[in-house]
Amino acid sequence: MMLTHRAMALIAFAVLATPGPALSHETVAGALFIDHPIARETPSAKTPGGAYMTIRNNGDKPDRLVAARTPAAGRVEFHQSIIDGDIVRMRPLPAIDLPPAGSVALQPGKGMHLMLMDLAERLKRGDSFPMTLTFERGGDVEITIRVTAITGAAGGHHQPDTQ
Ligand SMILES: [Cu+2]
Repeated sequence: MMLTHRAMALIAFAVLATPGPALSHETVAGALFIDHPIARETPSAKTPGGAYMTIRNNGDKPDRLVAARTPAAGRVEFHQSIIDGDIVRMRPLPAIDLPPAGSVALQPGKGMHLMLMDLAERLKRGDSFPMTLTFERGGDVEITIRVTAITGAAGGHHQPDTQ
């Protein structure tokens, strides 16, 4: 496989930018680098789960995350959080765009995230589950999501905290 100098520089950067070993877990698939995929612990199976990660596109062409599936949930939606006064609203997105040589952070409480609907069972801290991400250009990528307790101002997942 031939790599351009630019691609090698980007890969070197991605490795250097990886956070410390304790929490770090990531998947590299072709031009795509999926870093630290986590999901929020849920109080029950009836609460939708939120999943978060950083997706880096090291390629020189745009890509898009067009679908996600997991045995842990009946379906996975892409959501955009919008702050509307004191309320965080969520708007479904058809896909998540990944610019060339760029990254997109799916984060609790702001911006975009994955929403796990119809959970098979409650998401418990310490558990992990597989997910298949389908990219328009990169194809299917298998990742492992860790369930963690995410606290703080990250609320707003269909059951917004009253402030
Ligand atoms: Cu959501």
